[in-house]
Amino acid sequence: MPRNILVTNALPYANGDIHLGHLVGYIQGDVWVRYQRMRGNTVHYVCADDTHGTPIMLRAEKEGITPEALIGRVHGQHLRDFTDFGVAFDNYHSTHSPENRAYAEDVYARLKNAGFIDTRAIEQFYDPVKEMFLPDRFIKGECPKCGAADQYGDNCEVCGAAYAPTELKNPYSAVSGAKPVLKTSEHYFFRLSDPRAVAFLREWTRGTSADGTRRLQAEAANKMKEWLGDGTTGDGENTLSDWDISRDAPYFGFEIPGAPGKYFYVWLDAPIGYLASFRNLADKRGDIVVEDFVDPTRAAAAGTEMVHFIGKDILYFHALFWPAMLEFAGYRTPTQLCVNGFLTVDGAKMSKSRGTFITARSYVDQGLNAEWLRYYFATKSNGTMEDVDLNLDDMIAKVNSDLVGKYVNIASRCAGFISKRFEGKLGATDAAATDAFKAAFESGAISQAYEERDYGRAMREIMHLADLANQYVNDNKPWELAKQEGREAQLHGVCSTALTLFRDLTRYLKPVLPALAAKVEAFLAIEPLSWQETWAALPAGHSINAYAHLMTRVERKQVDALLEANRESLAPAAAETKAASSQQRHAEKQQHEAQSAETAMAHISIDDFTKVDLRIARIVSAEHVEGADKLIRLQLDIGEEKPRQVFAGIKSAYDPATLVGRLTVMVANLAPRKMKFGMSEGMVLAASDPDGKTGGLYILSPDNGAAAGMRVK
Ligand code: B3M
Ligand code: ZN
Repeated sequence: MPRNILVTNALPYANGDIHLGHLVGYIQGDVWVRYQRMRGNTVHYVCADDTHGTPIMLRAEKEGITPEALIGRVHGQHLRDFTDFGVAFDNYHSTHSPENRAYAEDVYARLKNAGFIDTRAIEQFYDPVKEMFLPDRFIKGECPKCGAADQYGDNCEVCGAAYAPTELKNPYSAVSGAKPVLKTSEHYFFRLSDPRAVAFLREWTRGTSADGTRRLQAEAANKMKEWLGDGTTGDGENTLSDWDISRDAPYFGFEIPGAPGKYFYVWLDAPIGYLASFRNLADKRGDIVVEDFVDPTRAAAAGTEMVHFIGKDILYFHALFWPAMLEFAGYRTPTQLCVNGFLTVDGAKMSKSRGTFITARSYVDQGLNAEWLRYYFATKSNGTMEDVDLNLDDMIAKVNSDLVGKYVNIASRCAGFISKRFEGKLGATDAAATDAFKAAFESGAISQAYEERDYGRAMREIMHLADLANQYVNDNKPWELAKQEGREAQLHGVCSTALTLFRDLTRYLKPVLPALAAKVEAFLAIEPLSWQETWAALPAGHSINAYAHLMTRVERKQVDALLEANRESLAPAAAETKAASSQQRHAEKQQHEAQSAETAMAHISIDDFTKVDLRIARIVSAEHVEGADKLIRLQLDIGEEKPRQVFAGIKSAYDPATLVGRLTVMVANLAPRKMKFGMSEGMVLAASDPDGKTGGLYILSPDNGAAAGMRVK
């Protein structure tokens, strides 16, 4: 029976860029989803931006835009980042959505009916100038333990002490600088102190789901024991504190029904966003029955699963609050939590001054291949909560030796003979050489490793098979057979056999390297590879396509350029630790840039405008540029003797083949510029959304009748 699984990844906060630290968990989730689908299981893979709370409200204010505009822009950026790393959600929604409001209100109403909601007055720091209550991270002062200045309200980054904001000496508001005052207000609480909650969570966190999989990894279950006690000394020796789920206005979020001026705390509606995204997907698709996934009785009957991929920093929310909320509101609880560790780079915490705080965007923009990173992360993932280290030299070595040196090398050494000598048709396969591969497929060892999310083990097994395949090619030396008279049949057999082995390796790598696998499927002219077929060699007589280059090597200088692009030279004291202030600076910088762009837009004279020589250009040829992820090389006819060469950053939006023959508009008098890939002798114009929300790019076309070389003015 195929499985029916709703898979989610943690919802990134809509207040910052996706970086490589995020990608560890997203890539792990995406690989698992792809693997499950190759097994024939049905998976709905959803995510969303987490959009509510004070930081977003304040940042939008600083940028002079509405929170809605801010989260709209970030949504586009995040989705583009995930897409570029092959993380292919079925739906990427937002917690600021009608679906999420409806679910949040429903969960809240049901908890209230079940007696799990309480109110009580609490005293908190309040900014009298800004007229708002201050979250701990927005209160600063001197550390009560060591006296260090400018420490946050929850802990000291100098001595590591943890404390309450009221313990800070000389506290001040990070928003206005004012001295905060204590003020009382009424808050809403989720009553986790109810004995039913601890009893339920003890049982839930220890349990297994219907298929016998543990809900939590061993380390996560142990953490839960620390938090919950084990109940062996009688009931009630461990209780949880009630959870404060409301915030006072001004707040960006959902107002609590029947409680004017009170909003759901961002963490209340964030995980509910999983359900909202799923509901939104179902509404768009029409063939998904949401109730089979969210109603406990129907979910049990249908055997559906709900699996969350999260980072270890948010285990507390997902293993305590979230299942308790669902259970006592009468929803189904998660089947499994897959918790990943943090990312370190070259053995240390990611650092802006070292350039190891690497954004997803910069990685793509620097022209590095996303599948290099996917492969490296796979080799380092073992299904536990251990931290993952991105050792840059090791990544270069592994990609170059495993993927380029071992895997791609098999095809690149054999494919040419098939096309040149055998008209692209395969010959008979040598059964003795494929036996080990057939056995590996039938043993299911690699698929078991994927199922357990021990991708490192899967990659080791695959590379062991790649070694066997290379051994076979080395032993049979097709390049020598090719030179010998009368060895045609043998040459044909060796190359065909090697390509069957290569096909198998591709199947195994496909969850990790989907783009590469798609190229191979096209090259071998085969159906999409899956785990469902019975093993068979590629048949004799099968026609393949000409071999096209599959993957380049990583060069150290590319990695160095990436670090350079991410290096922020900050004053030493401000550097590593003050994420919030660097975010502030970032926002200020953006605001500044927006302003100077506006000034630049002010007015120009007609003379200024006529300086720009705009011409109608006919695209004579368009091709990919080896080693450049964004560029297309265009040859443009503007009625001159020779076409102009222009590199246009439009690869994300256009297939070169569709451009040839089109008319467009180019700037013809731009000073020629020497680029890494050659001279660029002009520029084509393209439209894009200023907020980058859609990520789309649109080149211009003139009306009928325009011809190459005409001036545009
Ligand atoms: N947005 C993670 C964070 O901001 C948080 C995850 C929500 S998952 C429901 O640190
Ligand atoms: Zn301190």
